[in-house]
Amino acid sequence: MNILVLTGAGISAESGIPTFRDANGLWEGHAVEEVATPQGFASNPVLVHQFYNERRRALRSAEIQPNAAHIALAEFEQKHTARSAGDFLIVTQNIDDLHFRAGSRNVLPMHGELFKVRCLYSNKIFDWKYDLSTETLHPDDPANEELRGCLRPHVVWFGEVPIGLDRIENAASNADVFIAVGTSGLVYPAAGIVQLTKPTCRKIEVNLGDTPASDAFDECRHGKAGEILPQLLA
Ligand code: BV8
Repeated sequence: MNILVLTGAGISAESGIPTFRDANGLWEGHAVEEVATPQGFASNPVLVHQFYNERRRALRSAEIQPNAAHIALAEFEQKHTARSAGDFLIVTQNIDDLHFRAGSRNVLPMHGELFKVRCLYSNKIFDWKYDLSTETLHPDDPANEELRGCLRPHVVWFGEVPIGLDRIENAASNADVFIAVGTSGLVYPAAGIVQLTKPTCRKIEVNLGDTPASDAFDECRHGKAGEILPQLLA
């Protein structure tokens, strides 16, 4: 049985990370869409680097840990894979690293990763070895010299093409079960993945309430992901 899971900001909410809609999509008076765009970066790279460093700093604070929803997915993946019961893939819209920290392995971060940066010219990707206390590139970062001033977050901004679309489309067309967890179904092409599944695919939405995408699902489980997923995947 091939399983595809799509996660959004709601799966990290119980870990203490505000969702985009909770934060009203604002950051220091800037609309996320304004800051999280190539245009926003071009016009004010320092502000955009600050926006992402703020989120890195928050994510590295001790109280932010994977929650029961992340852990339930990781444990299910281990069992499913051990039984070689079929494909299992988590496509996440989130740029936090909580799925990886929970132990999930088959994770596709379609909107990039907060702790990776990319050279504007070579497109080479680096782990972010940022000393957040002093906000300087880490001294032993091999990229230190030649990259200073040439880095951007390895994050997919509005207007940019998400990562791994071919793999996502393939997984969706082969999925026997598709579970969307904690996503408002407002951002495309992520919100359109459910439409790529085959008619026989069992489609389940896990959210606090209905979303604009709910009609496309066979089942809508309303409640917190940290409570529903451990039961659903038991
Ligand atoms: C693209 C990285 C072309 C940055 C992000 C008009 C119509 C349709 C589309 C468009 C349009 N105008 C523009 C577009 C395209 C645009 C888009 O969709 N805009 C929207 C706003 C209309 N999309 C793009 O630009 C994408 N690129 O289209 O390129 C293309 C495409 C394909 C092929 C060739 C070319 C790129 C989009 C990626 C943008 N980057 N993130 C960063 O993070 O800083 S998007 C960002 O916002 C997140 O990654 C996430 O995807 C999105 C927020 O969505 P959610 O994750 O769903 O979070 P949200 O807060 O909205 O909802 C949380 C949900 O959780 C809620 O439903 C809540 O009820 C629930 N919840 C809360 N707590 C819990 C819970 N559920 C369960 N348990 C809980 N405890």
